[in-house]
Amino acid sequence: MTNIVHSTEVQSLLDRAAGINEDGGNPRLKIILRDTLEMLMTVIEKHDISEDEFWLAVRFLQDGVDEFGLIAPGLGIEHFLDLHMDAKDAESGRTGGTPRTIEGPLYVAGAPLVNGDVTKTNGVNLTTDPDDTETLTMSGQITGPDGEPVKDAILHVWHANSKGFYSHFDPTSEQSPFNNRRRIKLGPDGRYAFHSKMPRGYSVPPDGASDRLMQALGRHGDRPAHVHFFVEAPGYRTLTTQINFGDDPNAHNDFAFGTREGLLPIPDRSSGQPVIPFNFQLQRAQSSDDEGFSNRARATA
Ligand code: MBD
Ligand code: FE
Repeated sequence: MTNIVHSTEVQSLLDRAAGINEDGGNPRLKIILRDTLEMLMTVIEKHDISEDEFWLAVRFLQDGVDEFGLIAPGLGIEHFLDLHMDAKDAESGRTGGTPRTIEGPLYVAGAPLVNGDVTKTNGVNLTTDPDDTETLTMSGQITGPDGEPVKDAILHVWHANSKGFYSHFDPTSEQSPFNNRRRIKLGPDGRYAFHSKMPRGYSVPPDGASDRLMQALGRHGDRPAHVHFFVEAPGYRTLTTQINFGDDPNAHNDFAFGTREGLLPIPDRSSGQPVIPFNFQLQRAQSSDDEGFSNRARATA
């Protein structure tokens, strides 16, 4: 195998390409890009990647640009970001509470903010559209690190319909805006309850970039049925998480690596309909940043 990446010529090429010795530009971007380019060149050399193969990869990325939000979780990168944040938290002693897991690409900002104070309501309905399937009921409490009820939380919930399609992203265009999406305003006791039409697992769009990539890897593009959450509350760290149904055939075979220990409840069907009791435990905020959301670009409607 040749070994030119470490040569003076290529090292100098990397410095020049990343603007290392230029005064202008963003220093953090420069060093990250330099390392990324060096990794890419190392892979090209290691696997003797041809010109044809390189431009095939570029064409794949160009054609798949609309699906980067699916490719990132599909290749485990979004899960790796969680593992990285978990590792940093562990290092700084920020442990405990409900595990985080990936947001995914299908959140829509601005869902109806509804009163979910369970002392005043009987459980919020998330589903606007008719859907001929079971009714899922979830309920529980948001607490803090000492088990104290979390006051004035907002529980953001979003999930697919029984065809595995999310409102706003539905290829059939059949769903109302914000079907199966709500922001639930909780009361002083942190208790929540909602019901909705049971989701089915999501699958990547047939023949799209993610699907073609998964096929080329001998994998599939399916997720178990799941429900997404953000939990935000004054004084607490915003939690991004989801539950995946523990009895789904893909419960342990999630294309997006979003299933985690502690987040795989099996619905109780003893009443005839699926019921999931689930409590959330939040960490306390250490800064106002902790109380906010990541700056990820999100859909709005
Ligand atoms: C989803 O519904 C999802 O949650 C993720 C992470 C990726 C693709 C579709
Ligand atoms: Fe999802």
